[in-house]
Amino acid sequence: MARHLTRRTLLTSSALLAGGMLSGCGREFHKSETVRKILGSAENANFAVQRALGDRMQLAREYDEADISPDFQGNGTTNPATAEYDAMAANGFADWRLELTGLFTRPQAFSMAQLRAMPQRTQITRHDCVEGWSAIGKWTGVPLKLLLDKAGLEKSANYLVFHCADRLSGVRYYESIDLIDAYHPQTIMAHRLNDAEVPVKNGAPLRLRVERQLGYKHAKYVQQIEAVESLGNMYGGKGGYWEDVGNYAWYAGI
Ligand SMILES: Nc1nc2c(c(=O)[nH]1)N[C@H]1C(S)=C(S)[C@@H](COP(=O)(O)O)O[C@H]1N2
Ligand SMILES: [Mo]
Repeated sequence: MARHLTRRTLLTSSALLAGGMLSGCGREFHKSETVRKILGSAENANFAVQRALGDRMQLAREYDEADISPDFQGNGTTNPATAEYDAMAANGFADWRLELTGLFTRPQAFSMAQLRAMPQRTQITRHDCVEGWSAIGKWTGVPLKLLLDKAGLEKSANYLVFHCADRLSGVRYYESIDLIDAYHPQTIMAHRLNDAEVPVKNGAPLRLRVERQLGYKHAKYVQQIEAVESLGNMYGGKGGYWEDVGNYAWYAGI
């Protein structure tokens, strides 16, 4: 319930969070004037929804340097191996562009140099793959929120679709998330793993880290982020490569 939420709910809930919900005290939350103002009347507040939302905003556990896995294995595509990708890799990805398209007021593209020059976040987290393995890695990248702020999401945008450079059996890999995950503080476009550039096997030069979700949501080789109102018309319509072909759940929260 309340697992994927609309922009309207998100805006209301961001204000709620700003109003102190993240301080973790339910009683203060009920009493908050900010909350009353936003909701019009406290009686109408759907507290179950707000509790679910609070849960979605929790941070994933972060680990210590000593916990980092000696080898962060590659899974799925470990090299897109197209002529275009090979050429960009040979050139140190100087020509790689992350395009923000779709429902943005200021659609724009970022080079790797531009992304590296923005404020960064580093986090040591555990990646859990549904195939039954996990690995702890130290990721550095640009908080997705900063990119969304620059490009300006349209009011009608509900989801972000990540288009990747690789194809599996001829089908382009893609993934999507809702705006709760998009604005989550640990959601970053990562270009460094364990203090080095992200290796090709792990998604060079740029991959999504969406730490409250299972491995397949963490799109590698990301070239384009498209803001959309709904997912039904994208690719197979279920919001992700594995959702379309493998019946994996669209919401893979952990
Ligand atoms: N573009 C792309 N992204 C992808 C995949 C893929 O095959 N292609 N595999 C997914 C799966 S199932 C997992 S577990 C992780 C693996 O990330 P890693 O290669 O860094 O271990 O990437 C995810 N993102
Ligand atoms: Mo996976």
